Amino acid sequence: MINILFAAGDDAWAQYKAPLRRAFEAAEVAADLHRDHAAIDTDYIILGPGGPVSDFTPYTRCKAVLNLWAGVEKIIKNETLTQPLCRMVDPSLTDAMVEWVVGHTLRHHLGMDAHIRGQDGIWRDDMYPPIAADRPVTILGMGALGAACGQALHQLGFPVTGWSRSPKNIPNIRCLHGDEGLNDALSDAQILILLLPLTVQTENTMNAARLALLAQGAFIINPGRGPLIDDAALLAGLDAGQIAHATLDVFRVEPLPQDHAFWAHPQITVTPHIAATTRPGTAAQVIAQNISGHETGAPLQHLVDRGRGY
Ligand code: NDP
Ligand code: OXD
Repeated sequence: MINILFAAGDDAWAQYKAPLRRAFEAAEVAADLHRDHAAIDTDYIILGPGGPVSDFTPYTRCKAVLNLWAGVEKIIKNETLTQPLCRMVDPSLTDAMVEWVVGHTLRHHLGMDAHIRGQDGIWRDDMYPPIAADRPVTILGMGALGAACGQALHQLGFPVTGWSRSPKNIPNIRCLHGDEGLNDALSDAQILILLLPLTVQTENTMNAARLALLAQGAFIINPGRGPLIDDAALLAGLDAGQIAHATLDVFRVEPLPQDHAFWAHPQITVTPHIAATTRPGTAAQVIAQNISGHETGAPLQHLVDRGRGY
């Protein structure tokens, strides 16, 4: 029997218990899934917010910690967590992110707000949105989520540039990398999408100098992490008209405080970290397959590299 400790909050347990048990059965993993395994008996930990484990030191037999979230910036600060850590790559989460990003991209591309908010009886037929082919989009972060969003936007006709840490060759996407590729990726981009993880290297990637590289009147869409953008520089860019609008799903402080300037800013759309959540049905299968593979000698999937921070 493989002892699997579910270390997340009560709501998550209610959502995940049945899908996980089904997925372990389907993957032929003889799993004893519980919330109260003793530390020394635990083989794997499924980890999520609100769980009871903060000191991983006693989990000496634990072969891996499988995170329910894609982002790991908070967990990797826990120095007691020395076991292999896997982040979440869930196909349904990816689908959700693609839908959210495409939706907000099209909102800005088509100028939908002018018509949704501006029904004043005046027939203005002198302005047409450009077609997608004339609207360059740049995505910072070409991982599981950035690459999938890039493909969907390419399908709609947008010229897509993607930027990552290491060199990549992804069909239909102009791939740039490293510090030397960043300015090129940002230059003249009309829509910028941030899907980087938060690390020491990526914090404040979008500072005043880099915001200034974007096309005049560019749109920013950030479902990555709040600190990827320098908030003060963003507000200054919006006030100067360099940035036309920012759609932000993630923030330095969450929930975003009620008195934060972003809530009332006419050129900022706040969404409350809902772009894409992990879905229990598919995530349970991902976890079960990862454990099943590991038990039969395959390397763990989606391993976090603590040196890189993601
Ligand atoms: P991945 O780890 O698959 O991809 C991360 C990408 O960022 C990679 O392409 C990586 O480059 C690149 N990257 C990392 N550091 C740097 C750097 N210093 N310079 C340039 N590129 C860098 O992550 P995911 O795509 O799965 O997720 C991305 C982020 O999305 C998560 O970390 C999380 O913060 C956020 N997220 C937000 C959600 C929401 O609801 N708002 C939901 C889920 C995730 P390389 O390929 O070379 O390694
Ligand atoms: C995640 C998120 O990292 O929801 O999974 O932001």
